[in-house]
Amino acid sequence: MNRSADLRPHRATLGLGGNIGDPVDAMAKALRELDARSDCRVKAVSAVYRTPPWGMTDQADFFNCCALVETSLEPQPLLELCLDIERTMKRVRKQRWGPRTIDIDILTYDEQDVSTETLAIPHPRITERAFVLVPLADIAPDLAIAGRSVSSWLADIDTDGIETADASRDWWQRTS
Ligand code: PH2
Ligand code: MG
Ligand code: MG
Repeated sequence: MNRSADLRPHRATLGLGGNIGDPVDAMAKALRELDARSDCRVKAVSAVYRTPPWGMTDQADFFNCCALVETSLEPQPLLELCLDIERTMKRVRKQRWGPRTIDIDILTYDEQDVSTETLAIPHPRITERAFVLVPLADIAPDLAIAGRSVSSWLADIDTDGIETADASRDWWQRTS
Protein backbone atom coordinates (compact mmCIF):
# COMPACT_ATOMS: atom_id res chain seq x y z
CA MET A 1 0.00 0.00 0.00
CA ASN A 2 1.17 3.51 -0.71
CA ARG A 3 1.49 5.08 2.72
CA SER A 4 1.97 8.55 1.33
CA ALA A 5 -1.34 8.57 -0.57
CA ASP A 6 -3.95 11.03 0.59
CA LEU A 7 -7.10 9.39 1.79
CA ARG A 8 -9.44 12.28 1.97
CA PRO A 9 -12.54 12.38 1.82
CA HIS A 10 -13.09 13.51 5.44
CA ARG A 11 -10.98 15.60 7.76
CA ALA A 12 -11.40 15.19 11.47
CA THR A 13 -9.60 16.78 14.39
CA LEU A 14 -8.99 14.75 17.53
CA GLY A 15 -8.15 15.83 21.06
CA LEU A 16 -5.99 13.49 23.13
CA GLY A 17 -5.15 13.70 26.79
CA GLY A 18 -4.29 11.80 29.92
CA ASN A 19 -2.85 12.17 33.41
CA ILE A 20 -2.12 8.66 34.68
CA GLY A 21 1.00 6.62 33.91
CA ASP A 22 2.91 7.92 30.89
CA PRO A 23 0.29 9.92 28.97
CA VAL A 24 2.71 11.20 26.32
CA ASP A 25 3.71 7.64 25.46
CA ALA A 26 0.04 6.60 25.44
CA MET A 27 -0.90 9.46 23.08
CA ALA A 28 2.03 8.62 20.77
CA LYS A 29 1.01 4.96 20.62
CA ALA A 30 -2.62 5.88 19.93
CA LEU A 31 -1.61 8.19 17.07
CA ARG A 32 0.70 5.57 15.57
CA GLU A 33 -2.07 3.00 15.78
CA LEU A 34 -4.45 5.34 13.94
CA ASP A 35 -1.86 6.17 11.29
CA ALA A 36 -1.07 2.50 10.67
CA ARG A 37 -4.63 1.79 9.54
CA SER A 38 -5.66 1.88 5.90
CA ASP A 39 -8.70 4.05 6.68
CA CYS A 40 -6.97 6.80 8.68
CA ARG A 41 -4.00 9.03 8.04
CA VAL A 42 -2.51 11.34 10.66
CA LYS A 43 -1.70 14.51 8.73
CA ALA A 44 -0.53 16.83 11.51
CA VAL A 45 0.03 16.68 15.25
CA SER A 46 0.36 19.60 17.65
CA ALA A 47 3.05 20.11 20.23
CA VAL A 48 2.47 18.39 23.58
CA TYR A 49 1.20 20.64 26.37
CA ARG A 50 1.12 20.19 30.09
CA THR A 51 -2.23 21.57 31.23
CA PRO A 52 -3.87 22.22 34.60
CA PRO A 53 -6.82 19.87 35.23
CA TRP A 54 -10.13 21.32 34.12
CA GLY A 55 -13.44 20.42 35.74
CA MET A 56 -12.18 18.38 38.64
CA THR A 57 -9.17 20.35 39.76
CA ASP A 58 -7.91 18.06 42.53
CA GLN A 59 -5.91 15.75 40.26
CA ALA A 60 -2.57 15.65 38.47
CA ASP A 61 -1.83 17.92 35.51
CA PHE A 62 -2.79 16.54 32.12
CA PHE A 63 -0.78 16.20 28.96
CA ASN A 64 -2.76 17.17 25.87
CA CYS A 65 -2.35 17.32 22.11
CA CYS A 66 -4.50 17.52 19.00
CA ALA A 67 -4.25 15.73 15.66
CA LEU A 68 -5.59 16.31 12.19
CA VAL A 69 -6.71 13.07 10.59
CA GLU A 70 -7.91 12.20 7.11
CA THR A 71 -10.28 9.29 7.17
CA SER A 72 -12.74 7.33 5.10
CA LEU A 73 -14.65 6.46 8.29
CA GLU A 74 -17.94 8.15 9.08
CA PRO A 75 -18.24 9.82 12.51
CA GLN A 76 -19.77 6.87 14.40
CA PRO A 77 -17.21 4.26 13.23
CA LEU A 78 -14.45 6.79 13.90
CA LEU A 79 -15.75 7.20 17.46
CA GLU A 80 -15.86 3.42 17.90
CA LEU A 81 -12.28 3.21 16.66
CA CYS A 82 -11.16 5.85 19.17
CA LEU A 83 -12.93 4.01 21.99
CA ASP A 84 -11.38 0.73 20.82
CA ILE A 85 -7.91 2.23 20.95
CA GLU A 86 -8.64 3.61 24.42
CA ARG A 87 -9.73 0.12 25.49
CA THR A 88 -6.72 -1.66 24.02
CA MET A 89 -4.53 0.83 25.87
CA LYS A 90 -6.30 -0.32 29.01
CA ARG A 91 -7.85 3.01 29.72
CA VAL A 92 -8.49 3.65 33.37
CA ARG A 93 -11.09 6.28 34.23
CA LYS A 94 -12.55 6.47 37.67
CA GLN A 95 -15.00 9.32 37.31
CA ARG A 96 -16.30 11.98 34.91
CA TRP A 97 -13.65 14.63 34.37
CA GLY A 98 -11.40 12.61 36.70
CA PRO A 99 -7.99 11.00 36.13
CA ARG A 100 -7.53 8.84 33.04
CA THR A 101 -4.70 7.07 31.20
CA ILE A 102 -5.90 8.18 27.78
CA ASP A 103 -8.86 10.01 26.31
CA ILE A 104 -9.38 10.39 22.57
CA ASP A 105 -12.17 12.75 21.57
CA ILE A 106 -13.44 13.69 18.12
CA LEU A 107 -13.39 17.49 18.16
CA THR A 108 -14.59 18.23 14.64
CA TYR A 109 -15.52 16.27 11.52
CA ASP A 110 -15.44 18.23 8.25
CA GLU A 111 -17.74 21.16 9.01
CA GLN A 112 -20.48 18.84 10.21
CA ASP A 113 -22.69 19.12 13.24
CA VAL A 114 -23.43 15.67 14.61
CA SER A 115 -25.75 15.05 17.51
CA THR A 116 -26.71 11.53 18.50
CA GLU A 117 -27.07 9.80 21.84
CA THR A 118 -23.41 8.80 21.82
CA LEU A 119 -21.74 11.53 19.80
CA ALA A 120 -21.69 15.32 19.77
CA ILE A 121 -19.58 17.09 17.14
CA PRO A 122 -18.18 19.70 17.48
CA HIS A 123 -17.19 18.36 20.86
CA PRO A 124 -19.12 20.22 23.59
CA ARG A 125 -17.34 23.09 25.33
CA ILE A 126 -14.29 23.09 23.02
CA THR A 127 -14.58 26.85 22.77
CA GLU A 128 -14.17 27.25 26.54
CA ARG A 129 -11.27 24.84 27.04
CA ALA A 130 -7.76 26.14 26.70
CA PHE A 131 -6.37 22.58 26.92
CA VAL A 132 -8.15 21.91 23.60
CA LEU A 133 -7.82 25.29 21.86
CA VAL A 134 -4.09 25.74 22.47
CA PRO A 135 -3.04 22.50 20.70
CA LEU A 136 -5.84 22.82 18.13
CA ALA A 137 -4.48 26.23 17.12
CA ASP A 138 -1.15 24.54 16.26
CA ILE A 139 -2.77 22.41 13.56
CA ALA A 140 -5.97 24.21 12.54
CA PRO A 141 -5.99 27.89 13.55
CA ASP A 142 -8.49 28.81 10.82
CA LEU A 143 -10.91 25.96 11.43
CA ALA A 144 -14.41 27.36 12.06
CA ILE A 145 -16.23 26.25 15.18
CA ALA A 146 -19.65 27.74 15.87
CA GLY A 147 -18.97 30.49 13.37
CA ARG A 148 -15.54 31.61 14.64
CA SER A 149 -12.01 30.44 13.99
CA VAL A 150 -10.06 28.44 16.55
CA SER A 151 -7.53 31.28 16.92
CA SER A 152 -10.31 33.78 17.50
CA TRP A 153 -11.84 31.63 20.28
CA LEU A 154 -8.39 31.15 21.74
CA ALA A 155 -7.74 34.89 21.91
CA ASP A 156 -10.71 35.22 24.28
CA ILE A 157 -9.84 32.63 26.91
CA ASP A 158 -7.43 32.26 29.78
CA THR A 159 -4.44 30.03 28.97
CA ASP A 160 -2.72 30.45 32.34
CA GLY A 161 -0.79 27.44 33.54
CA ILE A 162 -0.48 25.78 30.13
CA GLU A 163 3.13 24.91 29.29
CA THR A 164 4.73 23.41 26.22
CA ALA A 165 6.07 19.97 27.16
CA ASP A 166 7.42 18.98 23.74
CA ALA A 167 7.48 21.56 20.96
CA SER A 168 8.56 19.13 18.25
CA ARG A 169 5.88 18.02 15.83
CA ASP A 170 7.11 14.47 15.31
CA TRP A 171 7.24 13.49 18.99
CA TRP A 172 4.55 10.85 18.38
CA GLN A 173 6.66 9.00 15.79
CA ARG A 174 9.49 8.31 18.20
CA THR A 175 9.13 4.81 19.56
CA SER A 176 9.96 3.93 23.12
N1 PH2 B 1 -10.08 16.03 30.18
C1 PH2 B 1 -11.18 15.91 30.89
C2 PH2 B 1 -11.40 16.69 32.13
N2 PH2 B 1 -10.38 17.65 32.39
N3 PH2 B 1 -8.35 18.70 31.93
C3 PH2 B 1 -7.28 18.84 31.15
N4 PH2 B 1 -6.37 19.75 31.44
N5 PH2 B 1 -7.08 18.06 30.04
C4 PH2 B 1 -7.98 17.10 29.69
O1 PH2 B 1 -7.78 16.38 28.67
C5 PH2 B 1 -9.13 16.94 30.49
C6 PH2 B 1 -9.28 17.77 31.62
C7 PH2 B 1 -12.24 15.00 30.49
O2 PH2 B 1 -12.06 14.45 29.27
MG1 MG C 1 -12.45 14.36 26.98
MG1 MG D 1 -13.65 11.02 25.74
